[in-house]
Amino acid sequence: MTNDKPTSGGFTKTEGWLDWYTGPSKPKLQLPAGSVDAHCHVFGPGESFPYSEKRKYTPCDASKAQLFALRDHLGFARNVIVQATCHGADNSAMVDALLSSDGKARGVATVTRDISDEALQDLHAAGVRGVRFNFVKRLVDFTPKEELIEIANRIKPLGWHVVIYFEAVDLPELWDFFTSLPTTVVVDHMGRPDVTKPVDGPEFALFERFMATHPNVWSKVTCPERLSVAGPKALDGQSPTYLDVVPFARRLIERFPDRVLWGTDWPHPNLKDHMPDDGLLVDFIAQIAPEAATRQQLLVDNPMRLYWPEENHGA
Ligand code: 0GY
Repeated sequence: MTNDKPTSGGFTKTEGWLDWYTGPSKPKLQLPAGSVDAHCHVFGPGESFPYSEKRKYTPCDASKAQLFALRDHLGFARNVIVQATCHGADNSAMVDALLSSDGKARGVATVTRDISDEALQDLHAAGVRGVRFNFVKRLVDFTPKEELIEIANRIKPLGWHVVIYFEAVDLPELWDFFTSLPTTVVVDHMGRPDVTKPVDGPEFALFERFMATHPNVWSKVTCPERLSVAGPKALDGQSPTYLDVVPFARRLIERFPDRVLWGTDWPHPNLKDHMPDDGLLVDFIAQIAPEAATRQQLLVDNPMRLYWPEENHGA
């Protein structure tokens, strides 16, 4: 792992922005062989890949080399690199990382309706397997639904899926749109539940219903550090964990073990109070998936089926 201090390539970071953790611990949890970090990003570096003029925040740089060093340090074999909003629809930093990964990374892009068929094919050849539709208002401007449907219909023949990012309170309004999508749909961060509400309450019940009634819907059980209100707490003799998030992630893993994914979310954009040690985040997996067989599904079988289907893993 590098201990270099992150920079921003000539850009000025958003005020209060916390840099990613430069000396992550070695996880106590031994990951299954072939584990995939199925949600992470690269930022810039800004000098080579300038941040979008339409961005809502300016991050610190987080390069492909730093991401790959983290992968190896934590014990992952592969990454799924998700296009972050600070790069808009310019996927070049993400694509550059995919092309440098020796086949160990696949990607999720952001595209606009004017993208050519040839550009889509180029993204596919680089390793892109999905597009991301973002509905989190602090991150993006509104895009009309008919444009998104048009994009979904164009990426479907490539075998790609749609990743959706939204806040739990917006699910009722977005339900009809989400359920009309013609592809596999992967929800970021469990649909961002309010974890101060009960896991058995109406808000999370709606999310569970979304997954239960739509077998094409998957969820990432990610971002305890982002969702937690109580923050990390150490239990006797164990690594600090995000106790208030555990019931939500466990519920989804127990109900939908073949449709859940896990990722670090490195370099953790927009955190201003607490930056997690990525080694401890990996240890959090033992809290939400105590059985080794379930961790095999969560970390290997499911992401391989979605992102490297040609390898027929576990088929
Ligand atoms: C995440 C979460 C966030 C940011 C982005 O693309 C992004 O800018 O996804 C966030 O601020 O909640 O998944 O990285």
